Amino acid sequence: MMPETRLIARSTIGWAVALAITLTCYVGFSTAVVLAQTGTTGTLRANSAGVETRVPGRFVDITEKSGVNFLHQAPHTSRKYLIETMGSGAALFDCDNDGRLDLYLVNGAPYSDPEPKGSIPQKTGPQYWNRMYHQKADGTFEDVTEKAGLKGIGYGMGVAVADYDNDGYEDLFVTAYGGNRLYHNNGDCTFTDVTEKAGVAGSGWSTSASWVDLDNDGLLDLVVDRYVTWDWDDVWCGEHREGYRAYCHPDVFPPIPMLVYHNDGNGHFTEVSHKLGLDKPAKALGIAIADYDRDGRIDLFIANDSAPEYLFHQKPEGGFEEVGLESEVAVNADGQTYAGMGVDFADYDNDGWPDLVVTDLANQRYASYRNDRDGNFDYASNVNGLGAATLFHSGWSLRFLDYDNDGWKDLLVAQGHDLDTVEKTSPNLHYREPMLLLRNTHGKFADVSSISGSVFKDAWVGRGMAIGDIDNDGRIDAVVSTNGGAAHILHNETDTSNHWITLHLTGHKSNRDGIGAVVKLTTPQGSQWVTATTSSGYLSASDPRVHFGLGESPTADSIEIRWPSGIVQTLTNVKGDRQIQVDEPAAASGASTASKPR
Ligand SMILES: [Ca+2]
Ligand SMILES: [Ca+2]
Ligand SMILES: [Ca+2]
Ligand SMILES: [Ca+2]
Repeated sequence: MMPETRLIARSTIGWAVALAITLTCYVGFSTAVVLAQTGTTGTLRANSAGVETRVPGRFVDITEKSGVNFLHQAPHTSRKYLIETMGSGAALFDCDNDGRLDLYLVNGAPYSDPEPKGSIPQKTGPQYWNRMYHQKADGTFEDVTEKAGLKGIGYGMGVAVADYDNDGYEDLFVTAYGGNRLYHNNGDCTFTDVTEKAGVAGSGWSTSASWVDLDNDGLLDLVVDRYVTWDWDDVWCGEHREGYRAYCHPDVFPPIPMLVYHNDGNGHFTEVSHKLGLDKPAKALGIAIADYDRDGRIDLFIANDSAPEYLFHQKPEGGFEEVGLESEVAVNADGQTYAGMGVDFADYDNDGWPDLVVTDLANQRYASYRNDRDGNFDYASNVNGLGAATLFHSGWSLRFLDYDNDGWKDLLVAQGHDLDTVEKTSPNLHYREPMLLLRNTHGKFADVSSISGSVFKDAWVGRGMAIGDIDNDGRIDAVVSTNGGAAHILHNETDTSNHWITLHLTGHKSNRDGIGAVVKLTTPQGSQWVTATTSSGYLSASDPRVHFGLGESPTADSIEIRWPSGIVQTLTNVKGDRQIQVDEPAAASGASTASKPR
């Protein structure tokens, strides 16, 4: 505990000095932008530390000029089949190692009204295909779906990305209702369907999935959420009058365990959910990973819909125990469950301990839990600004991202209610909602959506979202999928002189993607921690690279990488405003500058 305590004290002092310097220019700048964009008096809010919290972002919808013309297909039947409102995922990853992120979008499929029990929808035409878009050198995208072999099957849901066989190329796992697919990357952004050999087809209704090395053997395992036990049940929910039939509450359907696959290392996986204690019946929509108690073993958080949330703590002897209730993350501050959908598991207050944020439906504040550093969490939405900002919103995918590179992780959320009838019964709630951008200052969140560009006025049925630096300019961009609508590429054009650094981790003893590595970066303003992962959010997979905002520091004093293997690597005096390649050393290193620009 001692080193952390000293660090916190030092970072606080550092911040006070830094803020004294930056405050004047930020306040002037913010006022001007607020007045220009809203035409109102531009009320500026300060948090308890007296710090300006409404620094605007700027996200621009560049979909039209990007060449991406994806349209998600979701039937809207009179039976109100639940699956047709749950949306689909997006993935940002570099499929051909040319240094530019490529994009995968998952799609639905047609079915009849009514649809017979036991049936699996089929993709009957190109409009139902999942789509692979390759980013060209000029920053636009080309549709390479057919060549890539990634049309997909069934009613698609989520996507998880990682290099599961450590050959240097990112592979793709795609979930669906009625069976999942594993696509092995041939090395050139073409893929081979290896599902049968791998034994990971699964069954039922799979949603989000996560690649994570559960037993630290250097091979990524695969955890697959499943939502509910469901089979085209013709159940009437909502009011019994014309136009008021609604999608059913998940209480109507029984829970179902997750699927957990151990990577055997020979292209085959073994289902181990029972063996590892991960087979507790769930209503799982989201998954995020972090070693929340810093014992060197990765842990899992599962976002359950309208049921207690699950925190699976990994035990010293291997296997997991579900500790959501005793760790105080199962319910909200009033002891109530909520409609957990998306989740991120990251250290938002820069104290070195991973915290949690979970999205849910309107009339339920988004849940956040601050890590108490003793294995427990405190419900934080009532004190960190998140609750007040989200009471009337319905959120799905979300990710922490430092959009203004000031060293504090902000939140971007895809939003929209699950009920397309909600406005008939609750006129203050909306099926279509704009995105939400929350700026973080010292662990307090302020809603800056209204001053961060017109995209935050566009109402969508938001569902999936992946983040990543699409144009490699050091500002994190995003891709959002909508239910039954277009996907949107949001280019981050935030006006900032803050510095940044992006790390491309390559594990050698650890899994090649470095998933699960904990990276601590220190500048004179303090330290920040990031767990390397492609999962979190809802149904989606984000840029595997690790990004930090450096604030006004052009250089990181030190970067410490705690690899899943246990090897700790330290880089010192690392120049920012660039990407660097970091290879896992054969053994723990002393301080070095052995990183090279990419
Ligand atoms: Ca690429
Ligand atoms: Ca742990
Ligand atoms: Ca920030
Ligand atoms: Ca960017």
